[in-house]
Amino acid sequence: MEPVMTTPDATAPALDALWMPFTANRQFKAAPRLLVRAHGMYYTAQDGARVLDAVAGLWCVNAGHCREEIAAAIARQSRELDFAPTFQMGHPLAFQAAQRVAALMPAGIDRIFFTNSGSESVDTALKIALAYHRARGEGHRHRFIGRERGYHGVGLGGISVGGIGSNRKAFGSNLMPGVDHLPHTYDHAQMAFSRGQPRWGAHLADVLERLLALHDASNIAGVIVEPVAGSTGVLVPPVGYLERLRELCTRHGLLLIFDEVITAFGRLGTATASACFGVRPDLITLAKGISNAAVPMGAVAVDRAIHDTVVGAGPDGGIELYHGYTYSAHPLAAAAAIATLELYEREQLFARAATLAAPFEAAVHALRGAPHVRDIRNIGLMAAVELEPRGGEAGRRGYETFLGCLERGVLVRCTGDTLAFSPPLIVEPAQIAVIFDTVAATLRSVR
Ligand code: PXG
Ligand code: PLP
Repeated sequence: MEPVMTTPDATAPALDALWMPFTANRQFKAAPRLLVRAHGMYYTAQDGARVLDAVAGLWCVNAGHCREEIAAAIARQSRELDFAPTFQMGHPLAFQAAQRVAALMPAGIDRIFFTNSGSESVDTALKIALAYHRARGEGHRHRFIGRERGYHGVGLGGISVGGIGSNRKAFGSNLMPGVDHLPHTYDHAQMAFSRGQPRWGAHLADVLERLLALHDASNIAGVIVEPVAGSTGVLVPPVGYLERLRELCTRHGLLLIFDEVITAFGRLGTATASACFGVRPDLITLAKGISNAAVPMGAVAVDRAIHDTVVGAGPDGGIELYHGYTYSAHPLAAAAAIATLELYEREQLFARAATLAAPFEAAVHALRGAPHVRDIRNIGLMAAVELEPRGGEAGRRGYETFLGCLERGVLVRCTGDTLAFSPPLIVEPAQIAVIFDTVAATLRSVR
């Protein structure tokens, strides 16, 4: 397939200094794809092409791009208070942002620790879990349980509990000790072309009981899972699976951490996946949609009792949790978050996503029977189309489909041979049709 959007012109930047994240650097720099502007549902590429954003950037721009209210709030804040420390000092927007985030979380999960990314949120949540057990005199609870195919960012804690081999293999001997992984919940034979939650698979949570027996529950701090695995191809939890995890964690004193970096802020038609599935974790990691990605921000929402235990155990006048980031609750991020959460509410965007979920599901499942399609999975406004890998060339077909869609003016995400879709919640039904018509046309032309 021909490279797209190459047009190196006088204004094109030199590409060599930037080491790009999660990118095939040599391949990209041989045929770069640059985006220069964005508005609403669209990007503008460097060659002027308009590109419909079917992934909300990287699952993060939930209110659509360059929203005026958010831009204005950031601009105002940058002139009023550019930075203020939040170590032993404070600024009002940090507290306001925390109140707003807390109001969207499940009842009682209303103590908010700010970070700057999902990766930092995950490492923060793991540390809070350890601190909590220690504060209760159960410092022996030090082990964590993640899950195969889990993505929890790229911190050393996050890749340790994460379940993506390629993210771990180069760092193997320095991962966190004391981590086990539950099996992932995907089974093609049992659940191909499921709409929403597959009915098969709740029993996979019972593997946790074997780990409890192996290590003894008294040595395990917590379990971390994405309620819906995003990065590894939209793996929707089987009916009853999250409930079973919750029940086992409660019975054995383990904390349950939901990594909602993708699923929170409307992706499933609700403020959180917890609300969508009716399962309440103890901690929730957040990022992405919290600030509409306009300024980087993440957070951990913590059960009040956990917060109170850690904070209550601190010495008088002493710091209770030795953890924090220079930019925790950065004023520009706090301003962006407040404006973003106001916008979600004013435009009722979570309810909008809930309404669009059915037509979105119908549109993506209409690709069943298109060339190369091996499976289709969806929930809320997230979906994956898994392609049959071309013999001997894993990932090629997915990548060429991604390029083909881009040439036709639609940005999708591909990981390996799986295409992912998570449009901004402002997407119009006609744009949903364009997205999947474009994928269908591209699949007809991809070898
Ligand atoms: N947890 C989850 C569940 C995530 O999806 C992170 C943590 C890490 O967040 P930061 O902000 O540190 O990147 C994520 C991020 C993709 C893709 O296309 C997904 C993510 C990031 C980039 C690409 O699958 N998720
Ligand atoms: N908060 C935000 C940010 C929302 O977007 C919505 C609905 O879209 C709500 C609250 C209200 O949810 P409900 O109408 O279910 O009470």
